[in-house]
Amino acid sequence: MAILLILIGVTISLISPVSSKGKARDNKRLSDISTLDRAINEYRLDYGRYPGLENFLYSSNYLPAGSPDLYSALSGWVPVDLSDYFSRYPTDPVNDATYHYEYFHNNVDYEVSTRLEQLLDKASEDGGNDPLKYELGTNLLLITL
Ligand SMILES: [Ca+2]
Repeated sequence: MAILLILIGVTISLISPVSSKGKARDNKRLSDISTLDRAINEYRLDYGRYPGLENFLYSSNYLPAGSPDLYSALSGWVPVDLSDYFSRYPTDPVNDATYHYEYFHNNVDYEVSTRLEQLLDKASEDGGNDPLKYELGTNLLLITL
């Protein structure tokens, strides 16, 4: 019995930090994607169009030619000056091929998305087409799986 309890304790201590770090990363993602969403909307109000190229999928782990770094508010992973709206482009806390932010727009609608690790209820109940990503925008079908 003692051994079993020790094993359970070890297992919990091994698992729960990972889980809580995943949730912490997810909360940052939700906050970041909301910041990005707000900036895109404010830019549209100010300029009458969405920032960046139409029908082009921007990813926070991909640096466009001419941008100095992913985070620069003047020209980051979307090569548009959004410094009026935030001080640096939000990027995923992992920011690899699996976990990154995406942004896409056409001449009518836009979508931003982030893949979540733990808070999958939020990802599956947002009305979008991807149950693993939390999606925001005016058309949540723009970014395909
Ligand atoms: Ca979704």
